[in-house]
Amino acid sequence: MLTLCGFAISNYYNKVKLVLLEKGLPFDEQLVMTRSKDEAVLSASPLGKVPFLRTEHGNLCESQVIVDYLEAAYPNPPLVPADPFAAAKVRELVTFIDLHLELVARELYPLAFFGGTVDDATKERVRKQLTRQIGGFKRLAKFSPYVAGEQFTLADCAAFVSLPLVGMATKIALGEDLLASAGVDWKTYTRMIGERPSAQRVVADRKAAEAAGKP
Ligand SMILES: N[C@@H](CCC(=O)N[C@@H](CS)C(=O)NCC(=O)O)C(=O)O
Repeated sequence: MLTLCGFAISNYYNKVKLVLLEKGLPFDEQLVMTRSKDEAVLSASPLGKVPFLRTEHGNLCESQVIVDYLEAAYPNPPLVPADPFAAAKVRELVTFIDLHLELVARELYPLAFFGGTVDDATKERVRKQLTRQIGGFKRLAKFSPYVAGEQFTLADCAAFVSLPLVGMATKIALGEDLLASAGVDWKTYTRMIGERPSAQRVVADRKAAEAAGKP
């Protein structure tokens, strides 16, 4: 049995959960908080980050490593194209979403979502970096209707959980939704993906966790 460890408001946890659900794989969920000092957690996720996955073979951390493993171990239904180049284009988009957009916008989360502050220099740096990197993302993203083209792929699992965070964080912290300003209509896209049963489950679980005041 596969056990997904982490918590339901984490976007990277939900990226992996979407893949598990889309593939129809049975899995358990285990609530694990970040920055644990517990040896059992650190042996699975050495930096104490979530998500990580327990498998019959051992543990895996890093969401992209996990979803690449799931794709290789459970190829049906496929979430990347069979053609190696097309598959690489899907993973290229995931890299842009995770590293060049979400990881940069993450610096705004203390102010945007957690009642903290972000200094003006950081805001300015993030604005500049994101403006450039959203431009790069736009050159790659298709939204026709899925982010990598006509098929639902791994890139949609990343985009669905992270584009809203980038949009909302920039709107709240910088006063401008930088994705929307650049012409990335993430709200319409997210509504479309949100009709999938997998996405509905992820959103329902996230909202239940938020309502319960749990992570
Ligand atoms: N590159 C990691 C990022 C995971 C990540 O940053 N998770 C957050 C929760 S959404 C976390 O564990 N933060 C705690 C920390 O960075 O120490 C992945 O793709 O799994």
